[in-house]
Amino acid sequence: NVTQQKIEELKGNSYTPMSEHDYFGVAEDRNLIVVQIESLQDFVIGESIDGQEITPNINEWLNDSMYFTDVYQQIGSGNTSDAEFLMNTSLYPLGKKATTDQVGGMELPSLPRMLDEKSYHNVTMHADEVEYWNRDELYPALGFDDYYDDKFYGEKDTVGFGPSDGWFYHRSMGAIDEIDEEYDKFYAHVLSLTSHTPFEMPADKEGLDLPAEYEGTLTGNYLQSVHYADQALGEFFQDLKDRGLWEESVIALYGDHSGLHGKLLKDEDQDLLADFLGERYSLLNRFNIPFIVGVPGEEELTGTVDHTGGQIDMMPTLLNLLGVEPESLYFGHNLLHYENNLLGMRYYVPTSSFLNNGTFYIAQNSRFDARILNMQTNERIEDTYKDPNHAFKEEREDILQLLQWSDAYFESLR
Ligand code: GP9
Repeated sequence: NVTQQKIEELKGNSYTPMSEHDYFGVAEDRNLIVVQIESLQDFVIGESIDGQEITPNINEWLNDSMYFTDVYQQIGSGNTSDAEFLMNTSLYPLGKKATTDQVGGMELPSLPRMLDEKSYHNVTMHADEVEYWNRDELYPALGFDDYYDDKFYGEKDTVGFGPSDGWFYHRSMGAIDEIDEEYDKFYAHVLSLTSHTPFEMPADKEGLDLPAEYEGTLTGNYLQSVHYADQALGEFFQDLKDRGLWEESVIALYGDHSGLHGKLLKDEDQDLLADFLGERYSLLNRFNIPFIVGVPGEEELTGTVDHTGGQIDMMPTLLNLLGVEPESLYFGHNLLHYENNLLGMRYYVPTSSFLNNGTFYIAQNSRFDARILNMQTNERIEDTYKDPNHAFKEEREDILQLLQWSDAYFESLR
């Protein structure tokens, strides 16, 4: 008996149908190109080191797009593939298991299926083997018409897992060109790969001249690989412009999950990151990913949006712009409309951890102490969180309810 209204009310909003939201359908009938960048975290956006921008192409794009600064990853143990699932369903991933292990034979209500109703051709592109993360089961479950995998991209210019982003975008552009010729409009989910851990790049792809203390560190390698990912993306964007596709499309970008975490992150990295950021590298920095949406020609849709959001909110936000009201349940919401948000987290922090507009509450388990971060200052809030009646009790119960509804809905689709 869950309704969209109940979901929104639990987050503290009074629900209105999407067709009544501002900007509904402003990008109706445009192509949709969504780029998921491997390991891209928000803290590098707009930043420089020794006068060199880490992501100059993304930074330039921010002048003509909406930059959602306060968006967080919500993946479970399915990592990159959970990010794909979140983007295309606006449902919570399962957490302890990769969601893609559970979707075989399912027909999920999804972005490709909703766009199919509007005569879009829906494709997904990634240079790795399609069997990795069971994507050969995920993509039919999501209703994509076609996928492009390692068989299409080959092994040219391999870095780490597969061909470089430069080659990947070049080949993808060729495919997109053909799709554009054949179909009225399309949705392409484009998943980069080069900036994957451990971020070791060949010398010809290390474009930053880093200070000596960064050389050979995880942090230094990360900055180099993200800089390369941005360079390859810039070439892709230029290609889209040269072919006249840019103005006919909505272009979105987000990071799938953090790159700097876990055992590879040494004390020296914490020091370098604190120096780079001017503050302690915290869980907020780790989970904060960029979400950027461009609707070329719509000057009103530019600038910074600081509504708190997550990967679960990306699909509804884009559907609003495209003028598509979902007919099935979704657990995120249109970030341009609602001000309140309550975002569940699982797996990377204990279940029942959550983010809302002011707070990142991390529940306690054997690995984590309970702690609370102030979203504005990135500082820990000293509170009575060990008291069972602490100030965040209600939100924790609400988040467990949302996760339970999402899981039950997912099961009901079998
Ligand atoms: C694998 C690639 C990376 O195909 O998408 O996945 P990850 O290890 O980041 O989950």
